[in-house]
Amino acid sequence: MTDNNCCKKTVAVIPCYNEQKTIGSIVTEALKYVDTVIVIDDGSVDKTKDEAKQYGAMVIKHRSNLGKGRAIKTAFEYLSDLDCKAVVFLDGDGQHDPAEIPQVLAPVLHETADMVIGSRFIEGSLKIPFYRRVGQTVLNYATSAGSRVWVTDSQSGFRSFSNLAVKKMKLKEKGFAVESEMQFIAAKQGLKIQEVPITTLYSKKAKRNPFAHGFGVLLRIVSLILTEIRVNPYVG
Ligand SMILES: Nc1nc2c(ncn2[C@@H]2O[C@H](COP(=O)(O)OP(=O)(O)OP(=O)(O)O)[C@@H](O)[C@H]2O)c(=O)[nH]1
Ligand SMILES: [Mg+2]
Repeated sequence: MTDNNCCKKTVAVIPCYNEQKTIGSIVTEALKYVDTVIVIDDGSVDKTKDEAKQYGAMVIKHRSNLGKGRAIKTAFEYLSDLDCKAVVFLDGDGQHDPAEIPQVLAPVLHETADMVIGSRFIEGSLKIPFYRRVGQTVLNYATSAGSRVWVTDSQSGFRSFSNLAVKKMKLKEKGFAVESEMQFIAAKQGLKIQEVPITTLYSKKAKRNPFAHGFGVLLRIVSLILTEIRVNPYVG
């Protein structure tokens, strides 16, 4: 399914799994800053799709829940045949503020970067629960060591891409290590990476066990590093 609706436009992509409560207001807010909003509904069993459509988003829906990485892959595949001016990704659960879309898009629009990471650690990281900061630091080290590009927030889902970067992002990761994989690809392809500060909202209750989740992502990053060494054994 392709059309040229995104040609030379700015696009926001929101991967969603059961986000009916928040998606309507996020789409409304995002549409103030971009031309088109695309919601990737990752097999939600609630009314995410209807809500997103009602508030003006285009929706691509997976028949079943395939994982965040697959939702993002679907978005890149859809966008890679089109020539967008810039694409920004943000979460559908209200943790990212759509009013910060302009600052995340700016370096791509000014052609100073191909991938811009909205970093939670440049300003005000103390609002992030302590155990999450520890986990994110470990994942940052692993991703930065593996990709050889140092960033402060390798796991941020609030990020933007140039048209060139969209075409280079051939993803394999199914789950939450997808942001690390993007960094590996960007480094390998020589894409310009930049970070800008963002704020995030955290509810007290995490959706899943943060330790098991963090460990799972770490294992996937180790697997990405091992794949890299196998493909290019002289990197060392
Ligand atoms: N959990 C989950 N989220 C998905 C999936 N596919 C897409 N998403 C979306 O990916 C975004 C990030 O997922 P979250 O579960 O909020 O991940 P997180 O922000 O690291 O975790 P929390 O801090 O607990 O919110 C949200 O917009 C989800 O709706 C999936 O299979 N599982
Ligand atoms: Mg979240």
